[in-house]
Amino acid sequence: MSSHDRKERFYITTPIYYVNDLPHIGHAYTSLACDVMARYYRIRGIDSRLLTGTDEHGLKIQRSAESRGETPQALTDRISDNFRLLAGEMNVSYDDFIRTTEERHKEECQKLWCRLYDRGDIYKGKYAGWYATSDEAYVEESELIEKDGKYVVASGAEVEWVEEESYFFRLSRFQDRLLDYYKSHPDFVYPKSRYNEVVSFVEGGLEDLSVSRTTFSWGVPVPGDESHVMYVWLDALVNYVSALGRVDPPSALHEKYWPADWHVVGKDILRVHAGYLPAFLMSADLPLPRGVFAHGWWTSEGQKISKRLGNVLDPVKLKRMYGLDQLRYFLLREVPFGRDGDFVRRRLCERNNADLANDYGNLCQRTLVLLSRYGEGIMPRLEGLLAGDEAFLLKVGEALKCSEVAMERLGFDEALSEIWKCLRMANIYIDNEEPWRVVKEDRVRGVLILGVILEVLRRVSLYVWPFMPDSCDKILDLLGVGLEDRRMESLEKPVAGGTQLPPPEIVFPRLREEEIEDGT
Ligand code: ME8
Repeated sequence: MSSHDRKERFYITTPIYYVNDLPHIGHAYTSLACDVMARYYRIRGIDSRLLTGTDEHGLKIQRSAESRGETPQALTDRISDNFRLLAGEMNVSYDDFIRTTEERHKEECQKLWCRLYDRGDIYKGKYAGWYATSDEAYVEESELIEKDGKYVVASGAEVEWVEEESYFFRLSRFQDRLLDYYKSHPDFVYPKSRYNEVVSFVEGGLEDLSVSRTTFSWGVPVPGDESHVMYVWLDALVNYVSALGRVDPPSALHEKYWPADWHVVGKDILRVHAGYLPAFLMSADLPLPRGVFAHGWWTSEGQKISKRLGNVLDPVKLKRMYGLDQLRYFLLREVPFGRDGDFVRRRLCERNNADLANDYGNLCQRTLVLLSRYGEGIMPRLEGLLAGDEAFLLKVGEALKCSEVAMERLGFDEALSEIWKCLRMANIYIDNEEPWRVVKEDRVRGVLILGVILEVLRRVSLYVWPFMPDSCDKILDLLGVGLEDRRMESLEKPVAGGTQLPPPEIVFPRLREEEIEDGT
């Protein structure tokens, strides 16, 4: 049994997003994936916690505020709110939203710093090097490119030569321990290709890490030496711990949820999460997360998403155009989680029409209309099933079990494809059984066929719920499933025979791409 199989509680985190930019589809994507996992465990009765938030310190923010004539606090308050609003708009069911400018974070950050310092893993030295401000990173001389008489790096960020007194974290000390840890925890980094990337990165050698700055003041002050503020990555990575409250003595939240089950991040920040974070935690003598998942990168209609190209995809506008659940479904179904993906609106419409409007919505609508026409909209008792019905239900159960295995590994597309197998089988079943014809000869049998399909739709909807909670709730309403039965514990409990169902309604309308107004 791998460590990911521990089920009594579940803690998942999104990266904390920088507040120097407006939220876009990439941020929404990571948060949605985490939301689906948190809901997946919640509906299974597992106490699950989802953390998100904003990363608010650093030179870039300080400068950006100065250039607008604002205080950094005012700027971060304003932009952080956009991320909170985005989570709400995307129906991301976060339990906590942490901001690195909050006292609760700064306090724990300083205590952790002291722990690392007391262990002898932080020392004072001098740093000199090229610094790419907008990337918040020191860069090697070999990475510099000359442009218009200035030096820049591949991302386009300008660099400057910085010399400063700095505290260093003895990252080099942790190289062997990290490698041993990866070896004994092959599930620590997902997907597998990323695991290999992390191992080679660490095998390549780790230098001590500069973890403080004196060139700006917008940061967490270093305890005992307030001319320094902490390096943004140390400050930021600590959020996953600090959000749970005190470490020593541990708060109730810390005891319950630490370590996290998954830190979900984009591939851009995998190394800091799978390399630096575990080293900091080892030094602080804290347990390591069960896993880090690095997902891929979205482009838009084949192009890199960038403000300069004017193709930044605003998730809220996309939601208004296509519908929230349509967007949630598309993002998690279209691309295997871990791979890069291209956001193509035509594909979103196609997926919506084929998977949601046809396979799922139309099956539901058709069956409910037939039941209201021939069975007065009353759910039949599932008695007197034929061998073929039983075999069909069994196959549905098997596919749904396969989807669970995929979900444990954040294999969203695979899980959905297993679930959709059930819907395809159900569509074949209704076509083969022809209940609209059977009811005319044998009403009881005809209505029973409809009952079997509705039962499959009920089960399927419980599995789809974490992905599209609002739409599935609507479907579960139409199927007569009480609120108390919208959980996996009730999976084997069909809707009672005799339940009067509400009038059918279309849940997933078809989308016609040419009719959708482009508001982005
Ligand atoms: O890196 N495709 O914050 P950030 C997919 N503050 N995901 C994308 C994306 C895209 N095109 N663009 C952004 C930071 N993301 C730090 C993190 S954590 C302790 C500190 C997502 O605002 C993806 O999850 O630059 C990526 O890792 C994250 O946004 C980067 O957000």
